Amino acid sequence: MTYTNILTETRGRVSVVQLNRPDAMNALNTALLKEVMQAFEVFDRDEAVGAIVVTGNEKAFAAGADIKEMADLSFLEIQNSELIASFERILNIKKPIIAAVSGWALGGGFEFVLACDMIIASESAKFGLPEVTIGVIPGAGGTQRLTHVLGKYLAMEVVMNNRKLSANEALQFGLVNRVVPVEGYLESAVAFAEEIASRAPVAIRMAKDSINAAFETTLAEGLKVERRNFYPLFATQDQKEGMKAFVEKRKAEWIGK
Ligand code: CO8
Repeated sequence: MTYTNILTETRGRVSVVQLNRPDAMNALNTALLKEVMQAFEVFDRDEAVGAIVVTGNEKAFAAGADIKEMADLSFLEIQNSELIASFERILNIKKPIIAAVSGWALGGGFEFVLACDMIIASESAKFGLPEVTIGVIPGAGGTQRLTHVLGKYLAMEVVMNNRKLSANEALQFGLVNRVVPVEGYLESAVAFAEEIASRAPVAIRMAKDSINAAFETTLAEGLKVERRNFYPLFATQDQKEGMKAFVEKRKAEWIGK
């Protein structure tokens, strides 16, 4: 697959998607988002891939949606634009997506990170939702996903007063999994993803689906989703192998079935 706004590579069982508009702080325009989602979908279908890492560069994960692309759009044009529609394709990805964030993750860039499954931040990462400073509000999940993590009061401040969060604040608030040195931050994220990619693939998929259900439903419904995902795992060869390997005190060999 040839892309112009992203770079992709696969290291072991981890695929890396790198946003690559460095001159625009990786601003998310329609073309870039389409390519990212296409790459995610390709890797999601590839049995050799166990986890996906998405990253930007040291200075910026992404400084938001592309303001230059959006500036002249009318109400109907933004409503019909592919920007948010293509962004939402991320919800269909079954494999874990780990965001490796260094520098700015602002606006749509932060919302992108919030839509991922786990987040590794470099010490220089800075998160914020500055949309009200340009006359809009977050439109790709920021007001919802951030509030789930931070609670109402801090989320209000981030959204209404352009409060930026440092990497260490993000760690303190449970917004990122780990903070790592800037140098080698991507390698740290890939190593983290490699650990996850080494687990039983179908179980990982079911785990992601079950945890996401916790954000969509009541506890009673969520518990049903968990059970609906738990029982079928006993029809997989990996469940037999995993439990047998435990009993035989050896490492399990997954086949992903
Ligand atoms: N859109 C377009 N271009 C951008 C963006 C952006 N969001 N951010 C930076 N750039 C461009 C700059 O215009 C500049 O280009 P040029 O050299 O041609 O002038 C280049 O990137 C470098 O930027 P700066 O010179 O500004 O770099 P600094 O180091 O001085 O500042 C900042 C870095 C602080 C990140 C600054 O660029 C900034 O504040 N950027 C805008 C942040 C922002 O307001 N983001 C929110 C955008 S709105 C949004 O995301 C709404 C989401 C709705 C749905 C999204 C669906 C995906």
